[in-house]
Amino acid sequence: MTRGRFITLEGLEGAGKSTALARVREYLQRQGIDPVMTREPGGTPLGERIRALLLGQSEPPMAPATEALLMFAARSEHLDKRIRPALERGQWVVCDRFTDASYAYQGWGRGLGAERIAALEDWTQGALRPDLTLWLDVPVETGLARAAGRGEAPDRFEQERDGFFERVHEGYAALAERFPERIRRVDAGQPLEAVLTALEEALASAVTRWLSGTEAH
Ligand code: T5A
Repeated sequence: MTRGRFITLEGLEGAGKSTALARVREYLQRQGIDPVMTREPGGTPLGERIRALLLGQSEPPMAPATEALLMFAARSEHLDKRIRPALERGQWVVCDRFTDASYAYQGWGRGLGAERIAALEDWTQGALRPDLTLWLDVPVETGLARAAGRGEAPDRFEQERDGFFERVHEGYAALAERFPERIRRVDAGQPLEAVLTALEEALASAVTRWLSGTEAH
């Protein structure tokens, strides 16, 4: 049995990931693929409980290392209960955020550094990495304004200030430069239809290669 493909979506708050996920699923279904759709932090009953801890208010403020370890605790459960079993069955998995978010938010945003995240990544994931990451790259102000425009109470991350999201953005840009084969940047500052078209093009170019068998994994 060939392992399924693992696709992740990344970007700042308000980048349009939730909207884009529906388009990714529709595209894959048109190719005859019925993917497992999931998200991080979360994706399992225990992971969703950890998500509530991570996104809820914390007083005194949660320490950066605690935050990183909770992200990876949820991820370990997610990999064990859902992601690996699905991939091993040959199913494709599409995940709203994955370890690149830990690099960007905890490594860059909180200043923990990439080395600590890499150590947790290696321990938790072994050799498993996404086959494709679609990075919805939105300017910080645009993304935050969109997120605020939903009229929901901001979560713990959305309340960050003092250059936090600029550092997160810098982190994503550094990752995209380091892994150009895996991470495809989509300009998410455009009107929604243009974003979705660019996203589908990036996805289609990878999926066509995989389905034609010209790229092993
Ligand atoms: N996190 C996560 C870490 O710190 N480390 C980790 O390892 C992981 C996995 C998760 C939080 O956890 C952090 C990152 C996050 O802060 P979340 O709620 O899952 O939180 O993620 P968010 O990014 O906060 O989700 P959002 O819903 O805010 O962002 P989306 O999904 O990117 O945005 P979306 O699609 O909901 O769009 C927001 C609004 O903008 C509109 C949409 O209609 C919607 O109203 N919109 C557009 N409007 C105009 N033009 C466009 N192109 C638009 N695209 C979307």
